[in-house]
Amino acid sequence: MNLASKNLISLFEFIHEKEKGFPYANGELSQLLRGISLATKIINREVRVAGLSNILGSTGYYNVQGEEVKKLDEYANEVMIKSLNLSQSVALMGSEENEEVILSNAEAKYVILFDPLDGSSNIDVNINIGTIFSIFRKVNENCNLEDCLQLGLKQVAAGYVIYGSSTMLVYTTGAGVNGFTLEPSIGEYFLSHPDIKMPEKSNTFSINEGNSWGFEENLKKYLEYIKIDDKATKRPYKARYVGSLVADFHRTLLKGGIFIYPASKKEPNGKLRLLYEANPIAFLAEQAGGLATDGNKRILEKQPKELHERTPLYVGSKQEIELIHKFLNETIVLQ
Ligand code: P6P
Repeated sequence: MNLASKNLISLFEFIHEKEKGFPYANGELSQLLRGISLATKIINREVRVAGLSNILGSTGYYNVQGEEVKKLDEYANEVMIKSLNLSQSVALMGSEENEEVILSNAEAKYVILFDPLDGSSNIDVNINIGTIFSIFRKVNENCNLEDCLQLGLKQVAAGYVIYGSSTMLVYTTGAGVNGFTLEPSIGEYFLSHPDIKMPEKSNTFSINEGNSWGFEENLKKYLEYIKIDDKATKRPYKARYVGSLVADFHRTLLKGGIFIYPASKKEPNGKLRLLYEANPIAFLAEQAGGLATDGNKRILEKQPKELHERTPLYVGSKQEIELIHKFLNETIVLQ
């Protein structure tokens, strides 16, 4: 492809243009996004050759979540922390891989929560993985954990990088969702998916039904309903489940449908983390015209109580979320 023949807009030209009218714009947010961009390019390089370098497999120890830490998890976490420290643009960081928050530049006005490499159980089998981030303005001059425990509604920016068949950065600052594809030979992200809108309805559902023994009855009724053969209502739905949040959400964002990681007998509060998985995903979903709840309330209105707390997550097309809530709130009769 002759890049010169296309009017390519780089991530930084885009940020510069978009943030001109952004309140409090003094380049710090741009600097922060630049730090994320650099870190994810470095992570991308390692992901792409993971099979050749000694970075596959496990470190042999377990993180605060009790989950096995893969070598690439640890590498991605170190790269994110170093790049954000170098950017001097965050006062505080919260990472899935670190039990406590990490102080950075006390003068900076933003705090960031991130999952450095989500889906790591898929790394060794070459399935899409991703980096997820959520950014807030700090509320305390001497910022502390409380600055990370803000309502999702207060997010200044959020996004993810998906290391898939191509590497894409998708983010929002509250003025819509835009996607940028990495041109690896140049090492730059270019605008490839401007103003992403999630289809209002789509008959694709994404859930790990291996856990269905522990699902609540109303969810089981919904799952029965969408499998009934009824062409008029485009049933049965199609099942798609990668087992990597970023991959399952990216498909839902672009094609519509519903992704569900519910509470169950096995995981009473769900599995996904509120601060650095559900909140950024919910911000993106709503900015693209979709919805995101925990089965009862809007994800963005949940008051976090601790850094690594979990939440059930129902996210996707507006009409699909509204439909499942009719079942969860028992206001629908099986047809
Ligand atoms: P399960 C990956 O480990 C992850 O945290 C998310 O990326 C993904 O959506 C979920 O867990 C998959 O969990 O229980 O279906 O393997």
